[in-house]
Amino acid sequence: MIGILGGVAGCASTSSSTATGANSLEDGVKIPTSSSSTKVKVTTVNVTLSDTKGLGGPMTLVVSPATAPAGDVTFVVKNTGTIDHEAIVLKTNVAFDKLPINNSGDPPAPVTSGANKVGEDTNIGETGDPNLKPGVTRTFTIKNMTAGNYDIVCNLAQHYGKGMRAPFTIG
Ligand SMILES: [Cu+2]
Repeated sequence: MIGILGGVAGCASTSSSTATGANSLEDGVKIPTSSSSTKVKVTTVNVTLSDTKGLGGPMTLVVSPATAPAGDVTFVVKNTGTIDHEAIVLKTNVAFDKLPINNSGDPPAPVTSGANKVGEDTNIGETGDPNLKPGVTRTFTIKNMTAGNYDIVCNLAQHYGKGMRAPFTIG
């Protein structure tokens, strides 16, 4: 009988040492914490495309936030307007409202008359095909964006000129 009691005491002692195992569980929690701190920073930027009467009125492209740290940037683009739109990120030092409208066609190419689009030579990322219909949201990510100036535009015919352009800065 005493020997059995001693055995029970031994078990209690064993389970008490098992409690020490909780420390290793805490250590286990630290592992994902430290690994997540080494991940590349990803910033989410919202781009809202809009118009109220299509080509018959002004159009808007709003970027928020307008500045992000270097790294991967995920653009969440929403069309709240009445017609199709798109969003294109250009890496350029030309001011967002000073890009020359000297292109036309799809894909855009330089023209001497009838221009209604800006050039896309500095395109580093976009919503792609098909264009976003009203009410549609689409997401795309540009990896390793570096410090500098960018412009975000909708380059469907006439849309840039109607106001679909905004500056964006990394750094
Ligand atoms: Cu547009």
